[in-house]
Amino acid sequence: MSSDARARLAAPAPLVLPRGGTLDFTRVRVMGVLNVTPDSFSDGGRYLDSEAAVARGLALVEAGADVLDVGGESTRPGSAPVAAAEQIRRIAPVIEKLAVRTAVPISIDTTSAEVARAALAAGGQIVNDISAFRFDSGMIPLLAESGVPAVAMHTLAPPSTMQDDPRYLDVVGQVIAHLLERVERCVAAGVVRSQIALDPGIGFGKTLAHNLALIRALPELVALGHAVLVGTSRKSFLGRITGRPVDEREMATAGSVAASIVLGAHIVRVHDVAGLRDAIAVADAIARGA
Ligand code: PMM
Repeated sequence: MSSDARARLAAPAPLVLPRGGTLDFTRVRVMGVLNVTPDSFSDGGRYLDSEAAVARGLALVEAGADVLDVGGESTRPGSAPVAAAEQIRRIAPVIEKLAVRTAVPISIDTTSAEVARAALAAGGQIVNDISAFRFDSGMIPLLAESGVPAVAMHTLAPPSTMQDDPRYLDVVGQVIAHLLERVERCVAAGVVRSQIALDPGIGFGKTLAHNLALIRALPELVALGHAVLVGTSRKSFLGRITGRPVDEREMATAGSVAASIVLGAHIVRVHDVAGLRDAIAVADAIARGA
């Protein structure tokens, strides 16, 4: 077996959750997306009302989600930041209600330490930061102090400008170097290394060619030994390939999710957990054994 293949098969350490329990990687884990926003690119406006958002979250759990990723700020290309107070107003009641109705851990999709802190107090257990803890200098201290698992995602720039002509000399090398630099910064501040999951940030300051190169190179990212999360669900690169609008990208999503799992992803972030369940199960059986 090649060393690449071996690295792919050795599961990273489980993420240790603050309310007890762990998220292990004996099989691929499914993160279900719950955007409580008026303007996210694929599901914006659908779950703004907190009861509707809770019902959607419970439906994702029923469908097999292993994590619920709750966000109150759209990160679609060109989107503007949302004030922390408004994000908290959107997500805190949803997390509070979900945390008492399901044991599935809730992650908070934010770059704001204030929002992350409020989400953890409401019952959230994981921080998912698309800036890899760069946009708010309070984020790494919060991770060190709370000990919660966190996702460090690569983005070239804030969403408002990230798709303005993104360029790299070596996209795979630069993304990996950047994520490693963020890990070292976290560890130096007291964050436990194995609590940090890495994400190449598909669609965040990347062209179609960049996205494809990063997915193809997932074994290199996986070889670093961290849990690796990949989010391709409904993204525009799938529309570029297939010509499909955002509401007709489920099969394209299935293709990209299956490829990511076979290439070693440990967590896949998707909107339609029920619809992708079989594709994920088959890809995971091929990658890790039934
Ligand atoms: N993509 C979006 C938002 N948050 N977080 C991580 N870790 N990885 C992603 O790829 C990612 C993310 C944008 O998608 P959405 O608007 O459908 O939530």
